[in-house]
Amino acid sequence: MARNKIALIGSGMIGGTLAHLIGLKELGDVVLFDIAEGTPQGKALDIAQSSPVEGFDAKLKGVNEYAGIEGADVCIVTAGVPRKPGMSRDDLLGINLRVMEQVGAGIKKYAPNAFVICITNPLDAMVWALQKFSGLAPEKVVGMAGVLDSARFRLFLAEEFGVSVEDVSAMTLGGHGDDMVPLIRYSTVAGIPLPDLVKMGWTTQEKLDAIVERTRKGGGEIVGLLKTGSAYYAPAASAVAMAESYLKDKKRVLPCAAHLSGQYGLNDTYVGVPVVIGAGGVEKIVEIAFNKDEQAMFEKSVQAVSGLTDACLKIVPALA
Ligand code: A3D
Repeated sequence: MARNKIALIGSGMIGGTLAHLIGLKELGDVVLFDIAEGTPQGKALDIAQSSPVEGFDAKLKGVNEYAGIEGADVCIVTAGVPRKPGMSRDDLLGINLRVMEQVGAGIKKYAPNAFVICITNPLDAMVWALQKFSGLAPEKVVGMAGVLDSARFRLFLAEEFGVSVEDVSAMTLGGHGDDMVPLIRYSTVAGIPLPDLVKMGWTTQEKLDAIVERTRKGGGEIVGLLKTGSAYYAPAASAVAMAESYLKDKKRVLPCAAHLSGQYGLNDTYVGVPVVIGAGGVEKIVEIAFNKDEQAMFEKSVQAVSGLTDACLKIVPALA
């Protein structure tokens, strides 16, 4: 059986990290694409040269033409510009929307059967536009944000409780912005919901509130530290988990920006919700029940996403 082909559209910090992780996990052969000449070729060669040392078999290739992604099983999109200090994710909208137009056309022509994972910010609006520009079925185009935001939430909770990250399960839904919705009620340590852990005296509501706030600003914290770009190790690991669930038909339940057509009372909207990812792409959208406060937070977050998609429509009215 031939190896899977994974195309990375954008070979910057996340693209390079994706290629390395995909090699180490032997998920398939990798094509790195970028408009910058030499960057994808250099990264492909460098990572390929690590393969004899690490002991993995994968072909890695760098290209500057979309023809190189032909027949890809998975495309992971990071093309665009990342945030610099002082920039919001939304400041990126105008530039990255035009990039999504090119990427969508490239995928439509050369990889129309791929499962597409978008990482480019502002995430929920960019994945929404990418699905339209590419013309692929909505269940084959998803955005990566919830896995990363939930991983940040899980790490901070594991540190607070002094337990393994493996025993902390957490869910962050909504749009990928400062209004995202880390759900305390649906997050657990070894199956024990966080509100019960407060009752047991293992932590306090104030501490949990501070963790929620840190999670919401998790991306900005890293931008502030790095000063020259945004996070890339954890975003790449998160997208690889999604790609792996698709390629191995694992049917993992992961929070992803998925296309909603009626679910959660929303239509033609991409926003973070729990989904099942298997060989069919997004095979199921899980509709969880919110209490009043959670519903209000989710609605506020959706409003922020709608503002971004409206801004996209002003730039490219044909997206309607
Ligand atoms: P960076 O290292 O700048 O890589 C982006 C790459 O895209 C560069 O190599 C560019 O040359 C390339 N590029 C620019 N325009 C095009 C084009 N038209 N076609 C093809 N390639 C192009 O950024 P990065 O890898 O750090 O981040 C990539 C994106 O991910 C940014 O938009 C970030 O804001 C976003 N990001 C999202 C998350 C989420 O959780 C959703 C987290 C971190 C970063």
